Amino acid sequence: MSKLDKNSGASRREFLQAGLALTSASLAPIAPLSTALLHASSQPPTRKKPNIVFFYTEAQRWDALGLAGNALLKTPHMDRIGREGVVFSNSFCTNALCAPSRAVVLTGLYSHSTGALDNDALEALPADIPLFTDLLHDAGYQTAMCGKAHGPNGFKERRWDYYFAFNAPATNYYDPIFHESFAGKRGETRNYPGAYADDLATDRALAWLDQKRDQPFCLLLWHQSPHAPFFRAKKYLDLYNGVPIPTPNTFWDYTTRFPGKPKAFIDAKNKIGTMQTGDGVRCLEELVKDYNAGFAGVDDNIGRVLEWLEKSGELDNTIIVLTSDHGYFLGEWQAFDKRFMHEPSIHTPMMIRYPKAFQAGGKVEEMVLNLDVAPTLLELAGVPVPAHLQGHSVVKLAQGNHAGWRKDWLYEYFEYPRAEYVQPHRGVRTERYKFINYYLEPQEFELYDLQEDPAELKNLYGDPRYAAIQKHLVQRLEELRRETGDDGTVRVLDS
Ligand SMILES: [Ca+2]
Repeated sequence: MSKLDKNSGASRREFLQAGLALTSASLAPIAPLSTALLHASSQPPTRKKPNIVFFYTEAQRWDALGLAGNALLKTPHMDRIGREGVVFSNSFCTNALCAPSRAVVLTGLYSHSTGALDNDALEALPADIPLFTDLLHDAGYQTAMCGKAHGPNGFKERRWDYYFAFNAPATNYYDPIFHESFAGKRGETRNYPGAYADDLATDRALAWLDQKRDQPFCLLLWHQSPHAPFFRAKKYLDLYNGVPIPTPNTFWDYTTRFPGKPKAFIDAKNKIGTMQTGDGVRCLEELVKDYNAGFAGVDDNIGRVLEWLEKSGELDNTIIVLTSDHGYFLGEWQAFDKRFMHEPSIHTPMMIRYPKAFQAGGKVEEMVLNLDVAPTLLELAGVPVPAHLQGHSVVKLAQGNHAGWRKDWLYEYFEYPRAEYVQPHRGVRTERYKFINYYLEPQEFELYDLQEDPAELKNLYGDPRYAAIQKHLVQRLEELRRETGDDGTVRVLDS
């Protein structure tokens, strides 16, 4: 199996071109930015289209949510989105790492299809790959990115009417540095002493919303908390003081060498209290409390935007989406962070509030992916969905039509070794099973029956009772790779 072959990416281009050819009637080629902006000014007003607000949280696992029954964390504003909208209880990311996941959600394409494989993907995405926000912009939307962009070139070169963001895992929490631009015209890149980064990003988003406009808007408000180094909003500096934090059942598994886990999992340097870098965490209690306190601050800022939507009369004409770039280990197997394909790392919240399409209180149990956000928002906005996208709109699914929905999907992770030595792997998750292949030699495998073992405690790989299932999942992994144009050569950005 090849590892990090830095090939030209010809296969990716051929794959995309095949998809784009199918949609040439509905999707104009992406023009250079300057041309696009000229076109945008001549777009007719499309006032009847819905607005979009996309809250993309940082590392929010599915249960870091009041609505999910979290005993510690209160998230009244996030809960409101779910209560008044549709909640997807099985939402996953296809590559549990910041920059690649952000590229997936914006493009509707797998990491292997864009070249944005890992956090080292700093160059701009190839210009022939549109972001869904580019397509909305071309359809007459005003678009804004506020907060933590963290993707190839911070997506700075794309079609934003307003950009106030930073391209890093986290900016300084209390002396943040933001890059600002207005309709492609560069503004300042500077620090804001004393401002709390997420509050400032929200302030700027609200100021942008306040501007008079005839077009519908699409606001991406992507908060950074609780990314390491976990600085809290000041009002929460003593939140959870004195509250006991339970220890996960697998926390002490290291004393018995993590039964059933492969060497690739055991040797990863993602264990609490052992990594002496800026992203390292020192103890379980501190991690869990800081992680949750971060979302308390994010929830307040989401509440400010919901209040603006309500007061402006735009609430019910706005599609509100909340999901996260990936989940997070909170001490399971003593781990923190993400990257691996285990549930704490890949399972995210997903909810959409848009009463014109979805009844309040909707629940969807089918598996949805970060790949699905782009086609979903395009469909709801009445903008043609390019055929090359690898996700699927969840609109019909959320309206009760489950026919033909995916029963399994491909996971991929590439960044290695970096600080944590999490080996590259791929896998398949079905509604019941999970198969993981660490594909560097010597290869290793994990297989779980999530119905019998939702905590992924018993690795069934090689168990004769599961031979037929194992064979099927190995086959599906190769089929899913073929279907998504993954020819086995890991590519890098070639633009
Ligand atoms: Ca992240």
